[in-house]
Amino acid sequence: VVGGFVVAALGAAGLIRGAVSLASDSGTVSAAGPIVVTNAYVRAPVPPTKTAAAYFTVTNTTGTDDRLLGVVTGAGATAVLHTVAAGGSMHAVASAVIPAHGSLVLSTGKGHVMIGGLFGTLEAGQTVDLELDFANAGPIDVVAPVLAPGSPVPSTHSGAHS
Ligand SMILES: [Cu+2]
Repeated sequence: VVGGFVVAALGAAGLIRGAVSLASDSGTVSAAGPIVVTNAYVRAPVPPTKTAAAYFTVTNTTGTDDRLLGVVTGAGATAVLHTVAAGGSMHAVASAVIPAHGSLVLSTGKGHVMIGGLFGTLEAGQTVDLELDFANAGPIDVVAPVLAPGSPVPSTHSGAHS
């Protein structure tokens, strides 16, 4: 049913790690480039659930639309973008547009990247590496902290670009 969205796992190659110990710096990772990613986190699943949802906000600082084409993570076998329609139903989509000078918000009730076939346990205090692939901006690496079920989400303050 879900076609098109890039599904890949690089865990074996060691290029992208899955769940690793939390280092000094975590949370929202953003580059000072044309695409800025903020408020990234992964919600730890409640066992025996084998999927986890990743959330983040993508801000496009350029005057040209960009498109999120896929997500790669070492944390699980699959990563599928889900968006929520106006009526509340969730849909897997092949890609998502980030409008010029606009943003794509994946947050509770708005959508997420569903990581399936988790390779290991995800617990609060770990981080998950995500590679977001954009049509124009190319790949952007994000380090998303794992949050315990039910714990508060990161600040939604988005700085100067919204
Ligand atoms: Cu979903």
